[in-house]
Amino acid sequence: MAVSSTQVQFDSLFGLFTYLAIAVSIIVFSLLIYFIVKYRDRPSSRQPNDTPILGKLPRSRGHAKSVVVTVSLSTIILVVLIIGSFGAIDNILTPPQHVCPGCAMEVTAHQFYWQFTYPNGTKPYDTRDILRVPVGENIRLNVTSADVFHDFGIIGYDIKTDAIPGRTNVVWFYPHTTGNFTIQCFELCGVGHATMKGTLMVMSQAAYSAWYDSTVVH
Ligand SMILES: [Cu+2]
Repeated sequence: MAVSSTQVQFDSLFGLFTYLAIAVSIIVFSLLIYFIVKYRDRPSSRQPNDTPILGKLPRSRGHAKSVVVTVSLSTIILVVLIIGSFGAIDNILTPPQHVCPGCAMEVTAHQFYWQFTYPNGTKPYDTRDILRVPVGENIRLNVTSADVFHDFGIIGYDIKTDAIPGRTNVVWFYPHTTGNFTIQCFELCGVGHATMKGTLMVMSQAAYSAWYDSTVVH
C-alpha cells in the first residue's frame, strides 16, 4: 500500500509507462515472429515485384495506409504519456494553499544535520533531524539551506528537492500511514554528508496535536 500521495503519483505514472510499453512490445514481437515464419526463405520463394533494383528509381509501394495507422498510433501513445507526465508534475509542484495549523514547516539544511521549524516558532533541540507530522493531512515543507548546497529527500516517499542557501523550494505530501521514514541528504555537501540523516515521524493526529501543543514557543 502506498504510504504517501507522491508515491501514488509516481506509481501510477510508472504503471502507465510500463503497461503501454508491455502492450507495444507484445504487438511488435508478435508481428515480428509472425512475419519471420510467414516470409521465411523457401525453395519456391521469389523476389516481390516491387523489390528495389540498384540504379532504378523505386516504385511506389502503395503502403500509405499502414504508415498513417502506425504514425497515428504512435502519436496517440505519446500524447497519453505527455498528458500523464504533465498531470503528475503539476500535482507534485502545486502545493495546497491551505494546510492545517501545524502542517507547514521550515526545513533548513546545515552541515551536517536537518533543522525543522514549526509554524508556532517551535525549534526545540529534539526537532533536529526529527520531523514530526500528522497522518491524513496535507503537509507543506519550505526547504532551504544555511550553508552549502544540500538535497532533501524522504526515502519511500518519492520526495526530493534541492536545499539551496537564499532560495526556498516548496514540497508537499499527504501521508497515508503512520510510521517512521528515513530523511537523507542527496547531495555531497562535505565530509559529514553520509551521516546527514533524519527521521520523518508520521504520528496519529491525536498524538501529533498533543506533542505540538506541548512544545514551547520561543
Ligand atoms: Cu548535505
